[in-house]
Amino acid sequence: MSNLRAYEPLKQTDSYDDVRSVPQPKRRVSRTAGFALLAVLGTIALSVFYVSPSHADKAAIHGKPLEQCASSLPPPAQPPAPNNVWAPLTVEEIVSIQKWLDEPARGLNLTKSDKAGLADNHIFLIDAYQPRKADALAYVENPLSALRPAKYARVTIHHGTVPVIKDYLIGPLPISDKSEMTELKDVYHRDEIPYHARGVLVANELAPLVLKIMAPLAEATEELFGTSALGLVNDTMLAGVSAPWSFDGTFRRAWVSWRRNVAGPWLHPLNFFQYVDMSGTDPAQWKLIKIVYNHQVFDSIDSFLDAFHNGTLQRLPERPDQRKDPSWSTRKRPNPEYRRDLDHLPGPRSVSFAGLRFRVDKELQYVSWLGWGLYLGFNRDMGLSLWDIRFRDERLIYELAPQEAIAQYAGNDPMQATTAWLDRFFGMGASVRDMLPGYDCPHEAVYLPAITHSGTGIIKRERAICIFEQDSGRPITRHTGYMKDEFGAVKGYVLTIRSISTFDYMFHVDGTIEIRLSASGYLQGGYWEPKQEGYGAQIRDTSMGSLHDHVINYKVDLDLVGLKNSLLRTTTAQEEVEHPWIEEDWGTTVIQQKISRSYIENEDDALLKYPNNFQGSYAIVNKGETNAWGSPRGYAIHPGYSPIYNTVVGSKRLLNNANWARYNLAVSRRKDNEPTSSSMWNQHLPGAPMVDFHKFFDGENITQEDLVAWVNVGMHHLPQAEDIPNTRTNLAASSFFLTPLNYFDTDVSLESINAIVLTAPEKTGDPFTFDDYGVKPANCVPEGVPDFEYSGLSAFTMDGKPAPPTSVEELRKQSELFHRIKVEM
Ligand SMILES: *[C@@H]1O[C@H](CO)[C@@H](O)[C@H](O)[C@H]1NC(C)=O
Ligand SMILES: *[C@@H]1O[C@H](CO)[C@@H](O)[C@H](O)[C@H]1NC(C)=O
Ligand SMILES: *[C@@H]1O[C@H](CO)[C@@H](O)[C@H](O)[C@H]1NC(C)=O
Ligand SMILES: *[C@@H]1O[C@H](CO)[C@@H](O)[C@H](O)[C@H]1NC(C)=O
Ligand SMILES: [Cu+2]
Repeated sequence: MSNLRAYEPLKQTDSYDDVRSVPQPKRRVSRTAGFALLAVLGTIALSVFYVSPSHADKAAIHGKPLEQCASSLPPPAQPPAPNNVWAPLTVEEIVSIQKWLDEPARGLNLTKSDKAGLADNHIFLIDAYQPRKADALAYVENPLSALRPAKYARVTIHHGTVPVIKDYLIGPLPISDKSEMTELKDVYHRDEIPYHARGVLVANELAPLVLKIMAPLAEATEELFGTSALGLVNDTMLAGVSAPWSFDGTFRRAWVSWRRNVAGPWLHPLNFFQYVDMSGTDPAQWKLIKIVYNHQVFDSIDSFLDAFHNGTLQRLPERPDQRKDPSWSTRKRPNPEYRRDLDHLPGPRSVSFAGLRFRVDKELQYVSWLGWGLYLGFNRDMGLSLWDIRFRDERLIYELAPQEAIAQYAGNDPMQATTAWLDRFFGMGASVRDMLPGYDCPHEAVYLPAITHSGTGIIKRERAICIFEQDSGRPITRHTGYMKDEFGAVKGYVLTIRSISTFDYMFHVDGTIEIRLSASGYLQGGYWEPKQEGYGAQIRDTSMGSLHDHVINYKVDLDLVGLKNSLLRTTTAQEEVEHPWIEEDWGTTVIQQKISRSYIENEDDALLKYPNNFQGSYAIVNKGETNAWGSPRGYAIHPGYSPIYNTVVGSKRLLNNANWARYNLAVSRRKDNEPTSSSMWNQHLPGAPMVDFHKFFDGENITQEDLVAWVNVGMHHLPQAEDIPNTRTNLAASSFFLTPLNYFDTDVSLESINAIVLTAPEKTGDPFTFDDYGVKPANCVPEGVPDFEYSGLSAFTMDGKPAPPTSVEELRKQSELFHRIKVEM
């Protein structure tokens, strides 16, 4: 319990009751089973936060003392179905699957993942697998009568003895006599998953080879850079690696780039590179192929040392700043003496004085708010996904989920010129970090946990996802008028569901969803020298930010008034027309614009870019369902911030493994065997990817079919001095909107009673009268903000038992993987 007290209870309260007078901390019996957890939190936090009477006396309005505000716990939700069929696996399920796989009857000859070498068979991943759409829909439509779809897991096994990777479906769950294991193949576009494309289980897989290379070079690196890597705790240099490591799976080779071992090492490259071969399953056979220093290429350690000793090595000019204080790449405040006016005060904070207005079922991971409702899913590959999104009791979206995030670099050096990251490989879900309360999400946000499995264990992050409502600070609609009911405003509230601090789903009161991504963190910096001109910007004497594009793909499975939908293209263009009524003094013609509407019928024509000047839009509509004015009901896919696609086409390092990034959006027929636009192995298979997005587009008619829109956000990242130390989220942001297009007969946000209508006074000089529908601001004393605390994660061993705490260095290794290799003996 003391653990819990130290960490879990961000919400400090004991009931859902409305405004109550002097707080009376009391133990409450939970009303339903669903409350049990919340009640536990309540009893833990009993007496911690309530307003002392003397304080309450002072806080008063209209002479009346203020009361304590309503609870800031979310009220319970009423999900349409009592099961979340898209839920991630529980710790118990993961453990039971692992046990079952270990049984001799499976014949898998598994070695425990934390002990396995590359030539052993071991489990890489155990994750949830989504049910077939038809089965899931049948269930959520009729949860009382229809059968709940059987739950299946997806398991990835590294068959090191072959070697090959295999993906399996295992179920039904829970494990029983009926459970089976079948190979998952029909979602991939090639037969075998090459072992050379495998994910990283041992963070420092490459360290032994790198030590073998670096130890004999220590004398040279000390002289050239003042650094060395000898496998010591105090090593002064670190490696990072670019990717992809293969073209088609026939080899595994990587460029290693060296950096200073200081805080923010990514910004301290040394201009020293090695190309290494890590093909095969025997690390003893791995070897150095090339060394590159100052644009000179050597094929061995000896030839490099020869040149170093015999004076033919052309050295980089001495750059004194390299050996100076490196703290410019940390988050340490510059100008500690300088204070901005009033900056010592905490800024405004949003408080739902009348209690939270969104409902959460933490167990089921279901959220609802002002007519919206949806289930949450979570996986290792891409993290948070949203399912069965309904608005005003109608399903709008079956699935909304990120698919892949690429970052393709440019530069005049072996690291930047060869980097094309596909983040699914590293596991965007596995990389999820706990939110910093009050920084990553507002203080009153509600947090939900996420569980991910990796070969080394199970990790639970208590604050992986946050949910909060905010006043957008502007009305959604507004007009000043003098006739009856003409004058008024509707408040513009937004509900945000967020993970990794920057993947946002924002729900609006008019039926609009904004999908927004913003990024921060360190650049993958390059070594600045004049030969890098055009590939980025100098940010220090010998550091630069390298030019790159980010593109992130989302799957949007819209179902508008049912499954049968079509793709509507709307464009506007200029026309010149004659009219008999035109006054002669203006000529006989008018130049103006006109709308054209057409349906895109063939999938092959549905690989789309936003029109020039945004003259037009794309929408998914149901031709068979019209609104009162005869227009097909639909939703438009509207570009938001920075609606870009990838600049580079045809690079061998991104040849066919991220073809979705060539467009702003694409629309294809929805299929159970086309669940995602990428796979984790696509990273290392640009020439022959497991999922080739273009193969989804095979000439099918997309008229009145179940459609999926694949929509991109991104950023052309031209680094600049202000990216140091970390890129800013305000500019590094991109979004798109899903917004009703003649879906309704009128703007439904007008339904909200968080609104006001004003009437002009009858008598001159009187104030306007108004109707605010009885929704008044609540005046009360909010709960105190808990002290800040951050404790990272809770881990479980593969027996499902809590794992001992992990060292900071170990956490760092697991999180930075191949982005930061510390040589070790
Ligand atoms: C089981 O795997 C080990 C390597 O982990 C291998 O040496 C052994 O031959 C395998 N056994 C069988 C029966 O395949
Ligand atoms: C690093 O540690 C080694 C061994 O403990 C020591 O000999 C060496 O002087 C240290 N190097 C630096 C730069 O502190
Ligand atoms: C110096 O070493 C390099 C690399 O081995 C070699 O190519 C070069 O011929 C050597 N030059 C002299 C003058 O020894
Ligand atoms: C696509 O299907 C629709 C509806 O069945 C049909 O009207 C249309 O002609 C088809 N389009 C093409 C190009 O075949
Ligand atoms: Cu960037």
